[in-house]
Amino acid sequence: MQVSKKILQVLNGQKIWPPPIWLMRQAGRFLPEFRELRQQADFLTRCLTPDLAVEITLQPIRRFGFDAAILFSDILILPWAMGQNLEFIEGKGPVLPPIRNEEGLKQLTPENIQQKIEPVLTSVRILNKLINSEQSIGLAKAKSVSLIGFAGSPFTVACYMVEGGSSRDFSNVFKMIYQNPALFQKIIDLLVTTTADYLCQQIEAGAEVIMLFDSWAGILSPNLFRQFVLLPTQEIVRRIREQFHDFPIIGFPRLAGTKIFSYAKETNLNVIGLDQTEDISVIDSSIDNNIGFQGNLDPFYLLNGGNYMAQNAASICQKLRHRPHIFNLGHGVLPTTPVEHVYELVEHVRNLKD
Ligand code: 1CP
Repeated sequence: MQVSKKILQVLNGQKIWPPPIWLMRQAGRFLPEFRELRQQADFLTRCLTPDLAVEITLQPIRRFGFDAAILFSDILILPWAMGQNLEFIEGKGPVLPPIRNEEGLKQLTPENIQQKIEPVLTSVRILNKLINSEQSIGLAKAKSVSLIGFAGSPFTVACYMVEGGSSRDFSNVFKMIYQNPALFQKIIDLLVTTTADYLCQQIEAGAEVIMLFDSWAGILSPNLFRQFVLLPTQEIVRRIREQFHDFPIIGFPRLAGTKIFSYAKETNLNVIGLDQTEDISVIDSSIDNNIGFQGNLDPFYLLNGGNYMAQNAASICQKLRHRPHIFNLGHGVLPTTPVEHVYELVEHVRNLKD
């Protein structure tokens, strides 16, 4: 393992000043070169064509020299690989035929996952080779970039599978949880197994870090959070580390609020992602100092740029100096973010003085 990479060092428990940096949705619509490729192929084709996925993954690395490259894919590739049809519709987001009963669940074909995710694994293999070669990638120095593989956490992926897409209130998810809890649990159990397998395959193909995105973790009451977020996350972490001892894993329980305490304590993750609503000053003293933090800068500060962004970024870094820290946003880069602001942010974080 290349312990010279800063992100891997942080995941190993080290404190680095200034902290390494990457951004959620760093490969996305705010980049002109991404928008250009977007004209050529639809979203699924971009995810499933290794040449395109590799190119899109590397675009932000070339420009900004980030410390991590995150595989260009989506959390909904897993349900797609299980046979649930998936479309991304402009202005609407992902659309899937919703699973609302046993029949819907029975139609899934998890036995076909292996074959369907092959192009994604090919992308990971190519990316691992490129980032570990002797050649620099644009602004990034040779062998400085860590490759992040990822999946959605079972609860968040289940939300999309049951709703059939994004939702304002997740009423169908809660209806199933209360009216047919056995069915919802079956979906979660299936996702625990398939997600752990999928992540192990990404690691085998060359992912150096794993991140679990739990974008909707925060909508659950504490008891349901335990059942559908904590226990499944624990189990996925256990399964990964059973095969890959001590493997570095980041978890992102978005909007978890104070439930972040049990998440940090019980999931055995190396680094916890913080959305912008978490108050570092409040949570810092109650979470073990060996656990690293990532994130927290409001994506709207980046959208607006300037002093306000710079001050808030510096304040996060100062508050987290005493623990392992990876600089990031509290959620993804907003599509209308000016590219110049991203340069400013990276420059600012990299030049932080004592
Ligand atoms: O062409 C486009 O504009 C598509 C926009 C887009 C992109 C760039 C989508 C559609 N997915 C992605 C890539 C993506 N998605 C990555 C790749 C790497 C990177 O970060 O640069 C990752 C890690 C994801 C993860 C993802 N997809 C999450 C978890 C993180 C989050 O944003 O909360 C979720 C919830 C999705 C579902 C999804 N994918 C895309 C949309 C529009 C949505 C729905 C979002 C919603 O419900 O609000």
